[in-house]
Amino acid sequence: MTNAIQNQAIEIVFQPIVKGPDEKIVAFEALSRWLHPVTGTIGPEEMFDIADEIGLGPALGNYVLEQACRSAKPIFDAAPDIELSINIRPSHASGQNFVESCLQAISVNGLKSQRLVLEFTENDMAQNYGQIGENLSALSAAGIRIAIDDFGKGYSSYARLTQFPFSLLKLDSSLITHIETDSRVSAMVSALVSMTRKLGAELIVEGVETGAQYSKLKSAGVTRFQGFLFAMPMTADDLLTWLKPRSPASRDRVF
Ligand code: G
Ligand code: MN
Repeated sequence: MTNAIQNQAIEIVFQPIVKGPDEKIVAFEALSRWLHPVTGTIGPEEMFDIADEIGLGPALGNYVLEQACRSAKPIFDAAPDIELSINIRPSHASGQNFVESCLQAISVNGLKSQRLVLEFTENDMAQNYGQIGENLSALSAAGIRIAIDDFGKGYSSYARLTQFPFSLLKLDSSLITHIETDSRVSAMVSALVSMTRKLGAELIVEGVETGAQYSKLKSAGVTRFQGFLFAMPMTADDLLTWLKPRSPASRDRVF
């Protein structure tokens, strides 16, 4: 794992998040993966599980945080209002140095704290909240925002939602897979949009793959979307090209 970090075998790609009604790119999520020389590509969940097992979770987390902020610098230069979202694991967020590492990663790259979003899965938040809560309060006070990731996938706790400061709620794709055929899904999404708004946050739906899903989600009041329909994860250079003004006809959208 240390070798992987040193040999730059950890790749970070970025997936755009768009906002309706004109699908403007408002944010991008950093997604990491391990290009393992023997077993091939290892996704972030398994990669961080391995790192946690050998006590390298915080080191890997810091590496991803620093690299994502560094790669994002030219993107922020081109689009200053865009937001960068980074997935964070509890082993990293509970560390004594976590707040300082975040503030440093943004300051050395000249990023604004208001442009950084830290994503935590609801399962992760359900365990282990003590030290993380204090760190998140300090980061929120500094202007950094928190997103709850994969909401609706596990044992979604509504009580948990009131216990920490989040600005974005990311609805897992598992709920919306049947939105085209099951009207109850639209009803639930519409209620979640309203609930999230009343809590002072915004709902993002992730994993949007079809034009039909998109259209149902828009009707249910969803404003932010992420998924293959809009854009695949891509390198920072490709994202920069993507951000250049595009005429409607030249947009490589699927529908
Ligand atoms: O767990 P988290 O939500 O942070 O990770 C997002 C993951 O979902 C990434 O691995 C990304 O490649 C994947 N992803 C993004 N958009 C889509 C999509 O439209 N469909 C599917 N199946 N996966 C997606
Ligand atoms: Mn995420």
